[in-house]
Amino acid sequence: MSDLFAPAGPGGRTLLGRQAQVLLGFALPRADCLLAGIAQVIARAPLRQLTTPGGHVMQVAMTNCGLLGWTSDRRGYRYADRDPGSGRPWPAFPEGFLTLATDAAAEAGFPGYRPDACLINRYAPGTRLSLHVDRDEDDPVAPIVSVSLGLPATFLWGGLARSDRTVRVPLAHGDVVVWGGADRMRFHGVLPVPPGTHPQAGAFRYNLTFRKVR
Ligand code: MD6
Ligand code: FE
Repeated sequence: MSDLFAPAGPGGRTLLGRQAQVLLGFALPRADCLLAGIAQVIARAPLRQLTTPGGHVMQVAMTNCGLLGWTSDRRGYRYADRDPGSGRPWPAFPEGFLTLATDAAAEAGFPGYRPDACLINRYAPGTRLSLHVDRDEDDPVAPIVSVSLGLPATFLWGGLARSDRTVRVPLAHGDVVVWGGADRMRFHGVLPVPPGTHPQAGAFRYNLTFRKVR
């Protein structure tokens, strides 16, 4: 893809498109705080493997925090203001979540970002996320801020059509991907997470994706 630039060093960025970039190590100074927040959310809204409308059980375990949470079952994908597992509202953003999201968005050229949802994904080794577009949000151009924590993984970054070629983007603990605008509807996925253990996160990769849904 002609708009993929060579990765920079830590503190640098990888441009994935006109309005998409990886901020290398951006969340590193805040990683312990973010992992503590994830543990708090999981204690109140347990991770679970959701069923797709087609009846498949997703490999990635998910939960949410914020006003709205992404969920899936046989009836479809949607955002809900309550955890379907407990009937209770999703936990609020833990300390440090909102500032990380707004700071990263601003750094990537999206000032004034106000996300109302944060999906928490947990990948065990071998777990993958197939190629998809996030299109359940009302706002089709507001950025998504995606924070990688724990085990490294390879992100697949495609185009606006499923058949477009993909590039492989390595994502490590503390990397933040931001994309919006013209790049917001591009296909993407995660290759199977290689085995390993991470000093702060154990045998898992965690991903936070902040979204502006409404
Ligand atoms: C992940 N992320 O990195 C999966 N979607 O674990 C996503 O599917 C994703 O990182 C939209 C925007 C950013 C993302
Ligand atoms: Fe996605």
